[in-house]
Amino acid sequence: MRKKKLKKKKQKKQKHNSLVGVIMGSKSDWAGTMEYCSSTLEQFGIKHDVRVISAHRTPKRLHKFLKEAEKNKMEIIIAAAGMSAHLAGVTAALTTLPVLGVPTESKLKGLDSLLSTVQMPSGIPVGTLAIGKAGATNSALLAVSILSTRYPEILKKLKNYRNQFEKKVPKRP
Ligand code: RP5
Repeated sequence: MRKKKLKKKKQKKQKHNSLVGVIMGSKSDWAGTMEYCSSTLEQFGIKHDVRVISAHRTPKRLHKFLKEAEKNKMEIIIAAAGMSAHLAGVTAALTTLPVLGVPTESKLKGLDSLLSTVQMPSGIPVGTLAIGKAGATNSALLAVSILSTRYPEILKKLKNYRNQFEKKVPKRP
């Protein structure tokens, strides 16, 4: 009886755990960029955990976060970083969870961030999105799409979202 109760409690707790982890190398990646990732996930009602974690400034934080992410059955990690952007790559090396990378803008207009994130050598993949706001939004939408294969309620919301384009996009310029 007690075992059953504990199992139920555990299942309930898991239901409320974050499905997506959103990490970024600096607080400066939030405004104008990663805030759009978070608001898009919110739009789909997806619980997510947002943190500032840097692969080079706070590596201990990254290890701890990923350990907890796996323990708490997080399903996807979105990692955003700029300049010599190795956060997504290091994250992908430390976990088998799918990692989506968002290159953020920089003095080189994000080209440095894009190449650092996308050019992963064979073996450890990072699903890299576009630079900046578009990539941040699309990282959330791609996470939604991945989750939709397992969660019918998310699939329903994604289909509604896609259908809206037909109505919203003007037929003439
Ligand atoms: C990266 O360096 C961060 O992801 C950020 O995009 C960039 C600059 O960081 P700050 O100097 O603004 O903290 O690690």
